[in-house]
Amino acid sequence: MTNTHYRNCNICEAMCGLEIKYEGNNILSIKGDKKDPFSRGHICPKAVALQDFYYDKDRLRHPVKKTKNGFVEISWEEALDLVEEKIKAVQTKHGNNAVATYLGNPNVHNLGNQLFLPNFVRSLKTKNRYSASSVDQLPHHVASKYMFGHSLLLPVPDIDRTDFLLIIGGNPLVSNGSMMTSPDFAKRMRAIQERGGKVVVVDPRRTETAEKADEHFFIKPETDALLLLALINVLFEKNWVHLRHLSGLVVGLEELKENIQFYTPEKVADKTGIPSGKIRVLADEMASAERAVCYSRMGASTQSFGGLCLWLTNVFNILNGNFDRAGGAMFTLPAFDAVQISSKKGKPEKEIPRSRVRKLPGYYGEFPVATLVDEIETTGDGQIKALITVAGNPVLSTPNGRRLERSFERLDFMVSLDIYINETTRHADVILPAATGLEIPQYDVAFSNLSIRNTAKYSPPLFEKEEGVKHDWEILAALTERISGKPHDGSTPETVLDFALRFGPHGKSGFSLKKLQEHPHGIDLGALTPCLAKRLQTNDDKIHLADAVFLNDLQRLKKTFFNENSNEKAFPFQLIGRRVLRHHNTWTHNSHRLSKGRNQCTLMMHPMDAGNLGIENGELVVVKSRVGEVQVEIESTDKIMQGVVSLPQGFGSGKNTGMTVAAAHPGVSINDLTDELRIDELTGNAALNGVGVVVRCL
Ligand SMILES: Nc1nc2c(c(=O)[nH]1)N[C@H]1C(S)=C(S)[C@@H](COP(=O)(O)OP(=O)(O)OC[C@H]3O[C@@H](n4cnc5c(=O)[nH]c(N)nc54)[C@H](O)[C@@H]3O)O[C@H]1N2
Ligand SMILES: Nc1nc2c(c(=O)[nH]1)N[C@H]1C(S)=C(S)[C@@H](COP(=O)(O)OP(=O)(O)OC[C@H]3O[C@@H](n4cnc5c(=O)[nH]c(N)nc54)[C@H](O)[C@@H]3O)O[C@H]1N2
Ligand code: SF4
Ligand SMILES: [Mo]
Repeated sequence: MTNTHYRNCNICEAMCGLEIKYEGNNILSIKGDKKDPFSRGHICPKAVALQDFYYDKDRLRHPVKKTKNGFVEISWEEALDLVEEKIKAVQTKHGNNAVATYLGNPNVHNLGNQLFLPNFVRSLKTKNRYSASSVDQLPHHVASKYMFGHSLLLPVPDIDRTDFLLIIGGNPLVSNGSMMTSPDFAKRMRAIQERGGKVVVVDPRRTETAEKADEHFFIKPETDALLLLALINVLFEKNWVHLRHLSGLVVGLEELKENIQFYTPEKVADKTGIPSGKIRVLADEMASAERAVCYSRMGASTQSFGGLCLWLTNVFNILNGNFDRAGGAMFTLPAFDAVQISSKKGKPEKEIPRSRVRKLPGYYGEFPVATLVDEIETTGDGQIKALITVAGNPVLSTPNGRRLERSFERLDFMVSLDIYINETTRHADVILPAATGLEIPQYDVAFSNLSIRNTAKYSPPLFEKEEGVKHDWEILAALTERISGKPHDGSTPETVLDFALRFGPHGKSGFSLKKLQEHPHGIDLGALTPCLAKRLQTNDDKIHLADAVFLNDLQRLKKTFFNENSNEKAFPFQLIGRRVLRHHNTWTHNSHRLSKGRNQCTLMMHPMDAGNLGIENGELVVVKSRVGEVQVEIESTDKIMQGVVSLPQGFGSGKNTGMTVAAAHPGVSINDLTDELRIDELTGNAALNGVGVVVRCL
């Protein structure tokens, strides 16, 4: 008999609703759920591949232990005993900080992991906590922490009601949106244009999104903070600052004005590559649009001035009168409100901790992953001796991943919770296999907090978990019990979710797990509404426009662009990253459906640059940075600016792993070139874009 199952796709941030037809354990079709009020039937090719991960014969289905003869299957009891024994031995011999954790991206897409990781990490009592956040969106959190008092109080562009969308360093037509959950972005973007609005993209590459936008500005990598400063400057100069309902809430306006007046459009034009007249017109258009919003993403956050970029994006939206207001940048009021649950309002500010070796800042309860390798390699009190990775592949996803990979040899013990043997997990002594995609219960705690509408949806597991695997949360609960010595309290993702929904902001209107179960297509809770005054988490209930951390960092920006002669000639090109539609980061490459077809892992280079170097389209070249080199095929295209080259992220998996399909199309890892020493000094986030490289013929 054919059955129908409804759930959200949990691969990327878009939360698309799926309609899955199946018979027994056989999937017959995976389509967009037209009755999902939020995604309205939209999906991308990755959703269909959920079945490939479920059926994948290369996926781990038993715990494995490393031996001289490779990995061998062991029982869960033996695996958990071994992990407990080894972790405790390291703690006893070297102290709690000798055990480190690295949490990868899929944790944020999995209800059980979201709810059970915090306790597990706490049970380890270690300061050495790392995650993919510091190769991603950490600057967003740092900006929110200083401006609004909570790192999870994150503004989202209200794209369904805006008349002007400025996108800086994001490519939502391919990524399907990030820090902005907006399924079917293409349709929503077209709607802006159809109602007479305008979309402008600022990117060193004419991206898929830029092609469909009304205007595109090429910008030199890492100069976005200068552009934003100039835009804000024009608002002051022309008296276009309108705080509207926030005027009583904002502090630091005068200080801000004083500190940024240096950065006029004329001063930044050469540096950014955008003519001053164009910057002035952009400011004018955004100031005069009825509703306008600036949205900045990966290109703005994973660069040397990520913290400044995200701060200035918020400042621009606030001063332009488009903050906490329809059509501008707004805040969600999710049914499961992580801000409310983790509020520290009224408590004294804690000093920002510094990492042991490089003294990098620790935000958000963790240190930057760019320094994980230093903490493993550098001897002394607090040196990392054991590593626990949960749904992460830092060898391919963090800067100079190969150095990190080599450092694993020095560990006394490594354990990974994962679904594959890959570049990272192949170094683990024990791998604990987790259930995936179609086997898990899902409610998007993180992305319901970043949605362009307030929505709520619960997806039950489609299939019982495969024999031999456990849910991540079950593994985490078992490990927490063993490490802490306290028995598990019997809670499950569902019981915790139900509790949070009942006591959340919509609890009074009868919100509960049961209510969600009665609505398998999800519940639309309406458009975002102004709510910042109520949700602010600063101790003085104000929005801080000019915190000293940002003003101080302006000095670093000025020094970089106006005081020092750059002599970057040793590395004449700036390398940036990109995403491809048919893969998600490093882990979807074992799906034949997603990996087949033309080579997607090419180095884009402007035809003039290629011509000057005597390189032909399709030729194999060597790309070399301070830390490493790769060989890759050239894609000669005028979609990239001169002096800049682009390589996709996420490739390079396959060889010497359990991923046999991926091994047939490995590509190269961009993080064999990115540099762990290049960071945004303010936030500690990795500067993955703008890496200096040389390109030469083979
Ligand atoms: N140069 C460069 N580097 C980048 C980026 C870039 O743009 N450029 N992007 C960065 C960004 S935004 C991110 S988010 C990071 C991602 O960095 P990571 O999170 O480290 O990498 P992923 O590829 O997401 O790895 C996910 C891992 O989880 C496993 N996995 C998948 N599903 C499950 C599950 O349900 N349970 C468990 N236990 N394991 C699972 C996979 O097998 C894989 O090992 O990469 C970053 N790195
Ligand atoms: N298909 C697909 N979708 C995904 C993912 C995936 O791997 N594949 N990953 C998911 C994840 S984990 C994330 S975090 C999101 C990311 O979502 P996005 O941020 O939308 O995705 P990216 O493609 O990384 O976009 C970064 C853009 O910044 C540009 N850029 C690089 N350097 C600079 C710079 O200095 N200034 C400016 N202005 N632009 C610059 C790049 O050319 C690129 O177009 O995507 C998510 N969705
Ligand atoms: S856009 Fe993202 S959430 Fe939607 S189907 Fe594709 S991978 Fe899944
Ligand atoms: Mo990400």
